[in-house]
Amino acid sequence: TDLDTFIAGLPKAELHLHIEGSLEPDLMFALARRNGIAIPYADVEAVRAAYAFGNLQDFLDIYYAGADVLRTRQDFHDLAAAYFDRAAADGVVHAEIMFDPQTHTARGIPFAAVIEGLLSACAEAEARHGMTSLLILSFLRHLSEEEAFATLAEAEPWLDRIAAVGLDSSEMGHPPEKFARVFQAARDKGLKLVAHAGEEGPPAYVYEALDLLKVDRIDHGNRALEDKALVERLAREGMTLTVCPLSNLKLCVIDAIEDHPIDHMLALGLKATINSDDPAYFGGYIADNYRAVAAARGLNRDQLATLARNSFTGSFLPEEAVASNL
Ligand code: ES4
Ligand code: ZN
Repeated sequence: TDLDTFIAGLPKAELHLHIEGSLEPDLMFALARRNGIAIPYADVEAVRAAYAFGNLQDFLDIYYAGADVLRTRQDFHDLAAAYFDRAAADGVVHAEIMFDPQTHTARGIPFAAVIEGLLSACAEAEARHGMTSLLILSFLRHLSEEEAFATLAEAEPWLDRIAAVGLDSSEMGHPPEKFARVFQAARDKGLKLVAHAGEEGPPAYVYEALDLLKVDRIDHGNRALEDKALVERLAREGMTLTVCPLSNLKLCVIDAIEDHPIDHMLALGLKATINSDDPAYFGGYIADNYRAVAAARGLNRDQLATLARNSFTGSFLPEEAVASNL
């Protein structure tokens, strides 16, 4: 349709993307073969069939298992290169990519292999597609504060090539407060800060991300809608929310895409953006996410352009680069 063409042609920034979540089944098989690893799936169809999740933890168990095929610097390069090629086709001109070093260092993969592979793919994406990108080192919140500090220390040689730290994995039972000190340390090093909050967790976790972690963006934030004062504060402060519609559907944060609150968020004055989260697991890349909510919620071109504009003004690009993308 006309609107699909409009969406494809809209320049976009992707602000919420877990690179490990862009591991497509065919690349998973190719890397398993290349690395001599057995995987518990007969074929691509069996992998897809396993991607039926009742909640965030169901997904995370399968997502961490899938990441086991990622072993070498070349694997991380190939993973990110495939994402950049696919995102470029969707009109992404800038991507802020989260990676989970602890998922890999816990298996004995050197931090250097992970980040050097990702960085070489970032450079290649700029050359091949003119796409800018930056990296967000995300701490796993089901692990300890001490392990997060150790990860930040391991990242030290690359801190000039890491834009921000984030917080992901199992939200319930792991409130932002647990990471207040490591976020303070990251802030002292000049890093930007983001955290998943209000995906499954209550509005209190969103308050903690704001007040204790002092985040620059909230990843998801859906459950902030349950608290009117919180909504008013997020709107007043112009806090960017990185919303992920197909993720919300697949992880049962919403019952149906027709129930997605994206247009309510905009109407409430919230600075919402649309992102793909873990596109290989949730059934679509960024343009699929835009199209899904556009169709289900009847979004018009103005609303879609606002969402895309928010993705640049909510990015960590320098001001001049934001301006040149608007
Ligand atoms: C994630 Cl959707 C989501 N939530 C929390 N942690 C994650 N890691 C990868 N995707
Ligand atoms: Zn996420």
